[in-house]
Amino acid sequence: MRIGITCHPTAGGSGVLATDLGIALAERGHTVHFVTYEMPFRLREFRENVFCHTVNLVSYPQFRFPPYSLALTTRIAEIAEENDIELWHAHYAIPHAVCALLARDMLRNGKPFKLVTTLHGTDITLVGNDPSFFRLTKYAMESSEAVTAVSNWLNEETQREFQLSQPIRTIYNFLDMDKFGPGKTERCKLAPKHHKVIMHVSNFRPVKRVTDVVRAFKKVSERVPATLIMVGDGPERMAALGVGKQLGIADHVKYLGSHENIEAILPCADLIFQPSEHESFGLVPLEAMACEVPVIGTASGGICEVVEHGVTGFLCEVGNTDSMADYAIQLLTDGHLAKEMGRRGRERVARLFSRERIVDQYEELYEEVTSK
Ligand code: GMT
Repeated sequence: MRIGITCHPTAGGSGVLATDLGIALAERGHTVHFVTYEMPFRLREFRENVFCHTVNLVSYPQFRFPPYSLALTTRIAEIAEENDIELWHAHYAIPHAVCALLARDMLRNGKPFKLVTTLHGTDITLVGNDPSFFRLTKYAMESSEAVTAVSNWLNEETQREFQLSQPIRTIYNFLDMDKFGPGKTERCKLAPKHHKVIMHVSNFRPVKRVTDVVRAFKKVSERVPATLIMVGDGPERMAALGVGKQLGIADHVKYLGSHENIEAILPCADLIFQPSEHESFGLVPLEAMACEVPVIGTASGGICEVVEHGVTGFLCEVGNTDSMADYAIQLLTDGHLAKEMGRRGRERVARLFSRERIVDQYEELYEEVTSK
């Protein structure tokens, strides 16, 4: 099949998922064309039937904000026409599905492509924050031949909010278990040998609650010698640094900045903290579980479908850093429990979130949509 994909190419989970999906589809013999503002980092390696087309963004004094969505629309139309695309997969309704719909309308040669839209969460948050997007988001979803959500939670929230005329299909995110695994890296040189390693990985947006990570770590470090490794960067980094200093634990917290190859860093952890306010899925907890690292997260949104409380980690109320710390101490002082949770985490990933299983589901959906 000839497939087009639009996504946010930067290191967020939706971009990672879209890129990995494109690569997996290409390995299965499909031809995949990405249209984005920058080449997704995982695409830098040459692959025969994967193409990346970037959007040319012109700035013009008249435009206070360069119209990215319009440039993207034009590029989608060009690529679809040149390559006779059969199916377009938009990751996010706004702006990607809207652009694809407009591009489809512009096509003059050949058969128009079918559109599949995957919701990753922010569309809903966007509407929550700015109701003026409601009609456009609903229109984009209802004009797509199929809409998928990355968790049942997001599926239900979207239906509750938009009351769509067609059902949404849940297709979970996935990862490559050959890439994410335990002990793939030398046991952490980032922390003293006798220290346990607690890790947090995110884009440090307010929704990730990074200061909760530092607060919970403070309580843990009073009982267990430990180092906190913070991976990623973003607007809340300074706040996290400030709290660390205030609590007198700054020397035990290391900030690694953003890294592309998380699979080399995660196996160093004894556990990860992901205390998000909400999360429509939670790719980092999934990656940690594949590396046999237990997760301490929040019982919010889709995380509950990824992490099984008491089995592959522990889920706490949002903001309850005492509870996070208590669970962490329990795990760090009980080697058997930690190992068992890690093992069950990887087993859960294999059962529910493997690349094979999820790519099969997308492929079936594409077949269904294009045969209509
Ligand atoms: O969480 C972010 O800040 C990034 C965002 C994205 O666009 O990558 O993540 C969303 O999509 C991911 C992939 O489906 C999910 O794993 C994340 O849970 C979701 N983020 C939120 O819901 C906050």
